[in-house]
Amino acid sequence: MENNNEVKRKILFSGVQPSGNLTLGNYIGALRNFKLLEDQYDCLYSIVDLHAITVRQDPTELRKRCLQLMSLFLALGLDPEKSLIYFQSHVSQHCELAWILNCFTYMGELQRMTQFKDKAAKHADNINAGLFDYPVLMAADILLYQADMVPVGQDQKQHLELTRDIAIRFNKIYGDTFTVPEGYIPKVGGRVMSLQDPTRKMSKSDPEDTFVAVLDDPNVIRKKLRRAVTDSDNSVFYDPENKPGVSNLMGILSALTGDSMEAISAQYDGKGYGVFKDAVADAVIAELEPIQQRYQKILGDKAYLGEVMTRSAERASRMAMRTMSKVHRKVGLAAYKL
Ligand code: ATP
Ligand code: LTN
Repeated sequence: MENNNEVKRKILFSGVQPSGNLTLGNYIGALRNFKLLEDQYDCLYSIVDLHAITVRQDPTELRKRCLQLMSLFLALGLDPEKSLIYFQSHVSQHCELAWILNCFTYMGELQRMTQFKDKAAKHADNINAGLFDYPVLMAADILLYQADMVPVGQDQKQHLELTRDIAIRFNKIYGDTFTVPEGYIPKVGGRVMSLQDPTRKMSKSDPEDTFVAVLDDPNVIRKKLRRAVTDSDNSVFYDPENKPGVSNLMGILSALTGDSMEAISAQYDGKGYGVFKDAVADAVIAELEPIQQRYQKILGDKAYLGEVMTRSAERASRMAMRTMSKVHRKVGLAAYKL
């Protein structure tokens, strides 16, 4: 990162909320790509704790989960020499830019966001301004670093579109200021569905048996996948509309093994769902077990975690300062020194 002798590489930003146990959906939709893309981009991976408090969190739990998520990022094999791994709240410019971008975002745009509508319905007793403004903070996360690429799951597509609209709008008014980012959304696995209701997205805030957690014990993973809702016709072929349960499991298997839906169908059709589900479990366990082993080691090493988070936040902050001084100048805020 910041190596001036080399050709300037493109920048990648992504964030994950420390709002619960990470699921297989988070992993296949986003986290797995963090590692895959690490060599092609200068990457910033942020634990977006300020986003997480748009929903009420227990402070002790939240603090614990933040460190757990940081350990998990490192357990994925991300290299903190190459990539910055840090807490959003440690780089104050995220909020500063969010405020300015608020003044370039319309109420109507935010009212249309489906995540806001979903979360408002889910937390009807706490529809706070932060929840409404959540997408603007996300836009600030991305635009602050002039990110070119943003790996996310399908559910974040709308937020990413808004980010692009805000950047384009700002650039039109003030001249070229922000890089307009592209999303990296996997074709297979961009939307992993609930194991109990495969018409809904797998979500970490739903009941335990609806998702596989990245840190679930292998026995638990197998049990949950064996109990996944399917249908009764005992045939393995891809048809998300009529066979959402089987198609979801096929998507998981395909994302992890790289096998096409046709190949999976040819291999497992007619063998019974038990055999097929076990094959999915084998692939998931093979993928997650090594991560789980590394995770335990890293979580115990507080000195290492502390060093990575501080150093990354300092470097991120230096990058953020460059964008902020440009933005201040463009908008017409007074210079700090005359
Ligand atoms: P919550 O359920 O608490 O709202 P979340 O899991 O939707 O949280 P994040 O933790 O911020 O939200 O998501 C991290 C990444 O995982 C995002 O890029 C998101 O798009 C992706 N993701 C979340 N759920 C899925 C899913 N079911 N399938 C694929 N990708 C997903
Ligand atoms: N909104 C995302 C998390 C998130 C994010 C970001 C993702 C916050 N800031 C910036 C990519 C880039 C979510 O709910 N999954």
